[in-house]
Amino acid sequence: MSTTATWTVTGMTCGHCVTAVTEEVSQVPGVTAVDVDLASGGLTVTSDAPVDEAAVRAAVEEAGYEVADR
Ligand SMILES: [Cu+2]
Repeated sequence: MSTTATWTVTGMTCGHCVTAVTEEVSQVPGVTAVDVDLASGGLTVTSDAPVDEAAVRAAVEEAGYEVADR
């Protein structure tokens, strides 16, 4: 059974940013789908098991952006 978790990413300005975040977060272990909404900064991560938030944050930062505190 898959689970989803959402965060808000700051600093994205265009489709390239969306692609960069999607590619990095897709590499987090267990992640099966990533959806990024440029307008809202919404990041929705689907995974087989609850995903490691620290890994998601690290992936977003690796792409060059930040996860907003929630
Ligand atoms: Cu961009």
